[in-house]
Amino acid sequence: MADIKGTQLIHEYLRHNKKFPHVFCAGCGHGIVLGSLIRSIHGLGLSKDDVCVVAGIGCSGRLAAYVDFNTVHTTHGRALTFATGIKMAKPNMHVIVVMGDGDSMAIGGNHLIHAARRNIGVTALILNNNIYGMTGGQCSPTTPSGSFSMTTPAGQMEQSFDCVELCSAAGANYVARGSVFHVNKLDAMIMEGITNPGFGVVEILSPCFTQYGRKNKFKSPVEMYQALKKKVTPIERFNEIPEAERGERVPSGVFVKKNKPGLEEKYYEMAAMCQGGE
Ligand SMILES: Cc1ncc(C[n+]2csc(CCOP(=O)(O)OP(=O)(O)O)c2C)c(N)n1
Ligand code: SF4
Repeated sequence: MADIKGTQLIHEYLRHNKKFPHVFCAGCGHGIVLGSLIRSIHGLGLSKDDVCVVAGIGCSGRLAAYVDFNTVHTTHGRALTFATGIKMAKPNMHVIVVMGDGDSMAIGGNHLIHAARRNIGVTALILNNNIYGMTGGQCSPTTPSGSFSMTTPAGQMEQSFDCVELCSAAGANYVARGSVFHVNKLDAMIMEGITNPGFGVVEILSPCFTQYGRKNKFKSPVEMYQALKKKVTPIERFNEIPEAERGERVPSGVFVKKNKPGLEEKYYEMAAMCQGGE
């Protein structure tokens, strides 16, 4: 498989004749993440058998159904708990968790902060489309203040979570933010998240025109990608812009990169010690 590229490469990793046609709407960013995940795993030269993709419920959660790795399509909000068990039992497995913003930061919010606190060696891809896509466009913890959703028809009154700040504060070893518009950078972040020890989080800004865009100012998915291109700003450049002039810009890049051992590494070290080793 060394020389294959593009669509042909993606096809090598899909479950053919099983789960297609896919469920994603035209213009959905989640399919781009699927491509990025496959390229990253291929780029790292990992064997399919050494990868386990765990997902919750949501449009984002469908990713696990399409890929030919070990996969678990589990309950809404609980993907990180299954992933934690898998990693503790199989510490050499590359465990990658795919979640939406609702899945990871609402119903699964407690699991997210504790996975980060424990620094368990799994990689979480958080597909942030600012909305509950699958269930009809209810607001999520990342729906921006003032924007519209099915459950906030007069505008969201609450402030939203900053996924990067949340996971950084909770203790994750690796925290990055990318977007589906900037795929080369995204591939690099996913690869780094997988290879870095401990808990890795890559927040991925991924447009949902069907449930979010249409209720807000966007006329088409293309407009959402144009807006994404404009607002996603490399962290170094972002920091140079005076706060009052940042507007809707969102910083992207790698925010945290630590080398602490993951929980599973510490656990097996302690187990060996308790069994009489050094
Ligand atoms: C325990 C439980 N509560 C609620 C639901 C209903 N539910 C399914 S998907 C979903 C929202 C998904 O939104 P998000 O996680 O942001 O992913 P997206 O669909 O936007 O990718 C909800 C509330 C469920 N399946 N299980
Ligand atoms: S509803 Fe939104 S998140 Fe779900 S497939 Fe459609 S565009 Fe993607």
